[in-house]
Amino acid sequence: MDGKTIARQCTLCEAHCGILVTVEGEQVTRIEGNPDDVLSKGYICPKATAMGGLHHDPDRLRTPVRRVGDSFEPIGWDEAFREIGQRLRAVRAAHGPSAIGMYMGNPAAHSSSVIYGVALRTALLTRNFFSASSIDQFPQEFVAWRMFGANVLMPVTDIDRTDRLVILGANPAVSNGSITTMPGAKLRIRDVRKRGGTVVVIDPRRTETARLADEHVAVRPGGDVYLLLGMLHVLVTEGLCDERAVRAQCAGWDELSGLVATTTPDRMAVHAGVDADTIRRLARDHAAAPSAVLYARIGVCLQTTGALTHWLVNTINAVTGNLDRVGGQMFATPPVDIARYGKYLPMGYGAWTDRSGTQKSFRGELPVSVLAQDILAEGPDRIRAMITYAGNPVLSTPQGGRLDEALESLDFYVAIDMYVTETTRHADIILPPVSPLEREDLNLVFPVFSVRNNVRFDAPVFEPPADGLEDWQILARLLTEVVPLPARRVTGRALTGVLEQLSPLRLTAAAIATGPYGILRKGRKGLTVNRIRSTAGGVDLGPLVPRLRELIGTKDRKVQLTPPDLLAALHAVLDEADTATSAGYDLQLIGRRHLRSNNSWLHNIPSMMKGRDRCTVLVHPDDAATRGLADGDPARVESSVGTIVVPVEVSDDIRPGVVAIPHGWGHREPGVGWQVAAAQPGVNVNLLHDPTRTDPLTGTAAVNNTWVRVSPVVTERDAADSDRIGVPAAG
Ligand SMILES: Nc1nc2c(c(=O)[nH]1)N[C@H]1C(S)=C(S)[C@@H](COP(=O)(O)OP(=O)(O)OC[C@H]3O[C@@H](n4cnc5c(=O)[nH]c(N)nc54)[C@H](O)[C@@H]3O)O[C@H]1N2
Ligand SMILES: Nc1nc2c(c(=O)[nH]1)N[C@H]1C(S)=C(S)[C@@H](COP(=O)(O)OP(=O)(O)OC[C@H]3O[C@@H](n4cnc5c(=O)[nH]c(N)nc54)[C@H](O)[C@@H]3O)O[C@H]1N2
Ligand code: SF4
Ligand SMILES: [Mo]
Repeated sequence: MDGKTIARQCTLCEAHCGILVTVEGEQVTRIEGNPDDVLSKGYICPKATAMGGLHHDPDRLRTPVRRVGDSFEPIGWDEAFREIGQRLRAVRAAHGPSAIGMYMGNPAAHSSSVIYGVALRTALLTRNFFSASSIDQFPQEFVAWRMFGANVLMPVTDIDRTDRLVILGANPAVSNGSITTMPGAKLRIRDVRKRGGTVVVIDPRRTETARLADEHVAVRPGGDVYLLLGMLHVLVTEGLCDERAVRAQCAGWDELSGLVATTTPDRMAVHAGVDADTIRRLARDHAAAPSAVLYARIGVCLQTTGALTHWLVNTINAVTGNLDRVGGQMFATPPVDIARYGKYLPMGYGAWTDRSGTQKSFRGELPVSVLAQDILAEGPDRIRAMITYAGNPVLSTPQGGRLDEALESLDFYVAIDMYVTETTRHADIILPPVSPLEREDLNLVFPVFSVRNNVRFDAPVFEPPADGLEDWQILARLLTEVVPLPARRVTGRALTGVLEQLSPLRLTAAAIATGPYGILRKGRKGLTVNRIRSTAGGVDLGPLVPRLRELIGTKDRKVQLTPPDLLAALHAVLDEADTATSAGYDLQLIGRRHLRSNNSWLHNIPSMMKGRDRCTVLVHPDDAATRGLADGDPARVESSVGTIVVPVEVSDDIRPGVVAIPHGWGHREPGVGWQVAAAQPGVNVNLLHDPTRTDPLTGTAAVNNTWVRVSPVVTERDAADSDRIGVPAAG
């Protein structure tokens, strides 16, 4: 494949932008945007070049490794699988299937190997399955299930055709959208305004997205639920709802009207941190626009009010007639119509709980906020062995320091990852997949959430090494090792032989053939993997079309405006609504993302680390002045569960009373195999977040709203002591 340019996608984030990768010999020499890509049309962000950086990173593991003392030594694949099989089967024989836990991280969803992640999880028969979903979109899935009857029916924001885009708790100019796949979000937002539409951003920080908008509303962290209730009051009492749409589509209107009768903007304003006139105007403008859409994401998801806020977002879109309508919230028609079958998938909500009995299972998972506890707490049913796949929960989940400790206490731990990270450093064996540029793929997840129907192919840039395995092959081998088999020596080999033939791409081909554009439906003109593979930038399958009536899975086939458990949670919130500070802590800590970071794992790529230190605490000038904090100086940030020291960045972009620190940093632990990252390690903000503060419906941790105090670092001991993993709070 020398001296060639190959079209594929950047698989680092959900946008999956089309890229053109030029290689000379074994070296990637250039990565640029693919103008022929049907979705991204040539757009890429600065992270795209990291696809080359990852491939060439000398720290990337290329063979399986086994822990010997404090370091790792290479071992062969067969030996690794044999040992893993023996150890995991021994744990299960002694303590039962749930003694083996599994965590699946975010990049799993970025390749079709995830099919085998789910297969392995099923074969384990464990109750202790966790994933990044419970520190991400769980509240949105829960609400989709309760309102539309299927968790996958998380609506897509029709950004390219709307007249009014209102963004809450998302920064797509940096993140490029999530659960609404919108590569080049910045350009799409600009286009809304160019065609005469309006963009509003509701966010405690004046973000990169807010700078592109007509208006920025600096809500109080966690205040959105009150803001939206105030808006609903205005919409209902001023007769601004689309009654025809409500009658045709929705159930629960009378109850909803009663509910918001008392949530006046004047009452809600103080809790929202937004004045009543603004709330009234936001409601009236939403109703008056020919089409309008509220789009909400991580900033409101990772909150104790995560599910409530997403419910109100969908509700406002629905009652203003903007659900399942061009320019509002819509549903895609992807080549494998997962959304159509979502209603048949049991959610098993509350089928079991975590060990403390506090958190409920949801679609076969427990929330990751209880993982450390379920490993550490004494008792017969604790987790004794772990499998992690494409995740770094020590940096990505609340009170990561406890998890750091918990992983060290396990009897056995196997990780599937290409790096020795803050998490995988505790593994007994690490199994690395080939680099993303060495695999061919066809992603079926993101077309479900894309702003336009499409399907695209990921061509391999390099041949995989002779002994390299893709994630799915590793997962299939693990599955063979854990699944109960008689006469394992013979049957194990036979099963491996069968699974090797069932590559995700083969399964995908079969699924596409039976899908809405497939040959079974469209005959010879139908979509096939070969046809998709032969295009320069994928196949455009047309604009989104209204189709909720066909997809909806609720009993009465109506959108449920007032699901009982959401109502109960709302009453609890309204009863305790107050804006007082939390015993000695006087600032609200939220998160932020940067264009050159991707969660925890691009800090080892030199081109991603240029520029000033990004792991800082953003503080408003007034808050800095009253606390004696100066720009660039180290500050001590304390919460009820942890303390870190981090440099101050003074900026009036942040709302007074709020501070922001990015997650995914903290690469300073001994044994971590990230040499570049270790030189600029930053600190792990998740040490400050309390795993017991969760969304009551889904257990999703509220890492976007933690009470902290910030003070200047006064002694050297302060600095030396408090920026390590797991240091408890001083007071
Ligand atoms: N405080 C705070 N915490 C947060 C968030 C926040 O906003 N604030 N955001 C949350 C969100 S939205 C998410 S999605 C999570 C992410 O949390 P995680 O999924 O736990 O962590 P990542 O940082 O994405 O780590 C991914 C790991 O997968 C490895 N990896 C990358 N590609 C592959 C691959 O193809 N195969 C395999 N086997 N491994 C691979 C990387 O080396 C890395 O170790 O973090 C969450 N945590
Ligand atoms: N460059 C880059 N891109 C990424 C990622 C990355 O790490 N880096 N991660 C990817 C992943 S896994 C995901 S899930 C997506 C996430 O995509 P986004 O949801 O767009 O991510 P964030 O940038 O965390 O945006 C959250 C916003 O919510 C605001 N916020 C915090 N608290 C509140 C609140 O109470 N109310 C309101 N209204 N706003 C609040 C924050 O200030 C922030 O601007 O991004 C993806 N894309
Ligand atoms: S936005 Fe950036 S990181 Fe995400 S897919 Fe596109 S180029 Fe890759
Ligand atoms: Mo995420």
